[in-house]
Amino acid sequence: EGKVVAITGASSGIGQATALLLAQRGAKVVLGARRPERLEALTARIEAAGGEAAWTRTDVTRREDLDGLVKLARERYGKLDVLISNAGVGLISPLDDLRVEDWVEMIDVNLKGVLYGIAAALPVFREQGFGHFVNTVSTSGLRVVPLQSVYAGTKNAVRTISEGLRQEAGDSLRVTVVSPGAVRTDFSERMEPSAKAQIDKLMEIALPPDAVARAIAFAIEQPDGVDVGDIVVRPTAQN
Ligand code: NJP
Repeated sequence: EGKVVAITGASSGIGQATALLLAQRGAKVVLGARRPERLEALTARIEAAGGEAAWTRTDVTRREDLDGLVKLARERYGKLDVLISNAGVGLISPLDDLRVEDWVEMIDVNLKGVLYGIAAALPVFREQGFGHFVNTVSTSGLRVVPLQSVYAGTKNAVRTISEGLRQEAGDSLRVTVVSPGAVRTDFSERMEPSAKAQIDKLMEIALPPDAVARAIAFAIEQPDGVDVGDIVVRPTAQN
């Protein structure tokens, strides 16, 4: 469709699947994450299939990196239509374990990372007179379960901020929150054993990341004036 779409957390899982799908459908994708070798390989893969992509190393805990991602989109392709704030970490654990560093990391990546994205893109969207924020949250935020309270808290904060943004945005901007349920990605790799058991059970029924990518593409491909605000994508077997 010729839209320019920047994606954080594009180096694996849902972000990567979304980049591939959107590029296949004609978007120009601008990829951000911390692992350059993965972004380089993904860019090469997209270009080999006839698509257009650019990448820059982006740590979403650094405000200047989000500014850099948005700048790359404008310098390379002349505009930014969509920012997908998808980077996220799920370091779930019992609160009693006091894994304070993990709590802080989730706040930094899942919450501050989205805010830095808003700070980078909102002035650009205002200047252009159009723009679309897509924020990846979680079904964990919809019904909190044990071990996931801090993770769910960061995701629910993003949900709340996204709704405020939508209301303040006026009719020229779109805001979408996407809540994935269980999706088969690298998401649970860093979890400690007691939490991993909970997630491994969910992974038995998990969806491929492409299922979420299709929902994001649906929101992006709506005609002007249509805002798909809130999407939940989960396995039929997830309760
Ligand atoms: O996980 P994974 P998903 N700066 O681990 C990046 C949500 N979600 O695709 O920096 C920048 O394959 C990391 O890149 P890198 C979840 O909360 C998932 O499942 O190179 N990027 C990688 O590309 C998250 O918001 C499930 O290490 C940073 C990406 O984030 C989104 O879906 C369920 C970063 C993570 O890819 C995508 O996660 C649910 C940083 N500081 C919500 N730190 C699920 N999978 O079941 C990490 O409800 N990244």
